[in-house]
Amino acid sequence: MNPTLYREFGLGGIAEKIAAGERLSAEDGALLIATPHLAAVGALANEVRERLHGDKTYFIVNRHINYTNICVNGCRFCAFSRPVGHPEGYVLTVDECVERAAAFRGGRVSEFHIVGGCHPDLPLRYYTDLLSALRARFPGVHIQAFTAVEIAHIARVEGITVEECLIRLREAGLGSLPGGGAEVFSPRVRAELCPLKLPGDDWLDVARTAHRLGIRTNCTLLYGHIETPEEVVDHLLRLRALQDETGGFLTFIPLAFHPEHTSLEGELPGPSAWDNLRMIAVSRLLLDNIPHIKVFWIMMGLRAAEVALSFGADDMDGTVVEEKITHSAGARTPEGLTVAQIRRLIARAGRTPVERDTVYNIVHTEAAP
Ligand code: V47
Ligand code: SF4
Repeated sequence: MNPTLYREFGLGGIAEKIAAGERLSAEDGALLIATPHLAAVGALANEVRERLHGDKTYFIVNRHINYTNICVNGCRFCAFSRPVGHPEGYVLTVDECVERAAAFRGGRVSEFHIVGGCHPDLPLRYYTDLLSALRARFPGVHIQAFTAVEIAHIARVEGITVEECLIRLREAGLGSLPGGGAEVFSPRVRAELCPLKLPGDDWLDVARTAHRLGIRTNCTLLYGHIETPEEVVDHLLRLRALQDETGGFLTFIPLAFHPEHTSLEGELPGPSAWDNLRMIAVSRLLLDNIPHIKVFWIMMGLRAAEVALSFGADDMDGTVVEEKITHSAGARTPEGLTVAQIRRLIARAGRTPVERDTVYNIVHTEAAP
């Protein structure tokens, strides 16, 4: 975009910082959220995205497994969880999880993505048995499992420290942690929407401990509900500060709130297409030290995900196959895509599809249809 246009839009200072590779401030973040010139924000984010990754767009052949929906937290934005004793509550046995893992399409997979509710009394043994069984059956597949919230919960139920818990899980086969449970760190938002959930500071501490042990993690922000622009900027800058300290975050994923079937349905509409693109762009611009911004097409929708690839996102997650959390909350997207579909989608958006593994090594095998 022509530099004079950025100046006319009141974004000249930010554009100069971006061109010089300088860090943006909280005030810059607030301005990027407030400006009506979304195309200019997107163009700036695209500049950074292309500087980092050219026109590559990463994707992974993965499979999501949700081992239980029973959860003691009862977050107001969640349509997936059920309280203890609810007739729709389930816990998959280790064998059932392995069966689901084995049922992937295309004959190969490079990652299992495993998350669930905070079950009140599953022992550490359940989680280590699950990891060991998957590792034994699929030795080459990376296991990305259990959000920081689940890790803190498992440690508490078992009566051990988070560090001990992570070490035991890693010994059993854990590769990395997904980024869920961060929501919005603001205590106001947590008190309103998820008062029983691990506080934001503690979420960051679990990530810090994982990174110290050499376990990489992802990070997220759940947006499109009651959060303010200041709370969004604060959340992103706290992630950026931890990344300065540890370098352990692989990727950031903005998660678009879906209200259907949650206790907020009818009260909150969820984010607009505009909000979705803005969140991708603002996170690319503020998180200058996190290498990848992932668009989770399941939550954002396929059309918006295509556009997001020119608004700062360089990764499109994934084949997924079976997704419960967003689909419980009314998502209209498919539950999974084939490799051929995801490649086509990325190419249609004018980008080059690159199949990766969890830690962004390029997978050199030829794509299966
Ligand atoms: O922590 C719950 C969110 C997260 C809703 O690390 C909802 O690569 C929208 O973290 N509408 C779990 N979001 C999923 C998650 C994730 C997903 C994809 C990739 C990765 C990664 C992580 O889903 C929860 C919560 O923030 N969530 N309910 C809802 N109604
Ligand atoms: Fe439980 Fe996670 Fe749902 Fe919250 S978002 S109720 S912690 S499953």
